[in-house]
Amino acid sequence: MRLAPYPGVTRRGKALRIEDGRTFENPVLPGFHPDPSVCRVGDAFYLVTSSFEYFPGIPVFTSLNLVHWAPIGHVLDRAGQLDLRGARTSGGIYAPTIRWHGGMFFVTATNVSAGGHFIVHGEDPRGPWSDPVWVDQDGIDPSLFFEGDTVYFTSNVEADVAGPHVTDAEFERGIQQCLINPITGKRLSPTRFIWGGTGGKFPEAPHLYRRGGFYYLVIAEGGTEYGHFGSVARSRSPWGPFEPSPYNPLLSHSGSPNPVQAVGHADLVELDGDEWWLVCLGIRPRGNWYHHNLGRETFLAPVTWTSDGWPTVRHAQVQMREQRPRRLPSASPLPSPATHHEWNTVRTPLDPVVFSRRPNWLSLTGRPATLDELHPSFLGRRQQHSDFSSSAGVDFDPQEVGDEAGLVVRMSESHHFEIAVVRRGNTRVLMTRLRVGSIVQETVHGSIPDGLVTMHIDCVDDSYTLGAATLDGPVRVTGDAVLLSSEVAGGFTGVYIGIYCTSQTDGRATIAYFRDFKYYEMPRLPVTEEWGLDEPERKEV
Ligand code: 6LW
Repeated sequence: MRLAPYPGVTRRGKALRIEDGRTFENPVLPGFHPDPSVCRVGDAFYLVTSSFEYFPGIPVFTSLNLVHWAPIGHVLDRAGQLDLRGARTSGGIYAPTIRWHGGMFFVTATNVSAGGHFIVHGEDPRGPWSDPVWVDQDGIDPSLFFEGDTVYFTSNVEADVAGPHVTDAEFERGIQQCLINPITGKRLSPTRFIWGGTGGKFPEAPHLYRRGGFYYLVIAEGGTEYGHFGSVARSRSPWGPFEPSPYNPLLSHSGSPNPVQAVGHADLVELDGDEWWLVCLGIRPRGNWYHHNLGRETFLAPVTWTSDGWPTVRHAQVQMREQRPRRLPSASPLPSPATHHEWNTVRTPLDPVVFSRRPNWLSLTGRPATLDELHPSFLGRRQQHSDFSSSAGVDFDPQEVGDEAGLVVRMSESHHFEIAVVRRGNTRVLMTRLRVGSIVQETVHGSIPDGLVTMHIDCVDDSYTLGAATLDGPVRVTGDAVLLSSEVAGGFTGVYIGIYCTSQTDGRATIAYFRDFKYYEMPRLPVTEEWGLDEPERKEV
């Protein structure tokens, strides 16, 4: 087989899965996991990503080798920490940073829909995390840098939203900073503008590090789309003046044939022996006219320091296949992933989600809000592979028109495909709906037998198929994957596969029961998510 110029990728763009112990395959967190931030505590690494309007917020992962990441919980898992009521599409939680200092973990992020920047802390990254304290500084993408007892709070700022705290006369779009008490969120100094970047639009995602006698400020520029890139500057003081690296951009795939595009938003981590790595976001576009459905994913790349003290990405670009980190604790066992941490509601749940009134089933109580609205009764997990198969058994007895329950592949309120059990007259029938912006194709198919209905949603070769059996025979409805892609739907998130239940009659408890949910990559590899066979963990949210 002839390989494309990028190791690990065939000409058709499919990854070759080879675990040879010396190399690893990117992305290290496939599917919608943008704006990664990483910290090290002893032998372990911890990583967080943005979660936008999904609940719980800010997933936390751990790893002992930077390559295999196990989900261990969420930073914001209580409604009291995370107000997403009414959060717009791609609103909510932006760009967290995780740091560890003095025996305590700190995460800072922005709720762009309610409250702005906040900081939470906790001794155990699995939780519980504290309630948020709010930080009175404008912009997005906050970061923390600890130096002794001094804590720097760094964020981006846009000129047009610059607030009253900015003291510099020459204030402009770029990176700003203050000193902070990370427990109270109180600013301990005025906010000062520190760097404007190298000229790309939207200087953002600042992270500050110290190496030798320099402070290094790594940022993202160019906007998070195809022009995204990373740059770095350094100074003898955390306040600047910052001198841009002569090797900038730190990271850029713009215009390159690399299958990973739009790289940026990097966070660096130091291993022993001055070995450094970065995590960053990137996308894997498909087709001649680029599109991607998996959102922005998390990639891992080695950092090399030049002899004159600048960080660069070894091989200049993020590779699909890369040598593994060298200076890691010897053969420690990987942490085992916690179960059910993949599951999200969209926005803070207004009703309790129940695992389950019946043993081995999950039940959803129907809400009047449809999938087009902000608060549907929905539970989903990320699409993490371009080709996958998913299925679930649905037990639902719709009472009237407007009651529906089934499977959905969802990018946003305005872009989703679903298959559901509905009622027409005296019979239960199968319905499919493809919603793409203002265009809706709804089809009512044949009657379905009594009892459990097994439904599936698959994606193969950029086409989603919704399917189930009716008394008239099997139904298969296809919709082009491009129609749910970021390029068509817009937004900062990626596609979810989920279950949902709608009931137009408010106040009447219409409950749908689901079981045996399966999701696996195609061609079939080991099942990556499955429940229903054993009693699932009970979860109150
Ligand atoms: C994030 C910004 C960005 O806050 O997109 O990629 C925004 N960069 O840094 C949302 O993820």
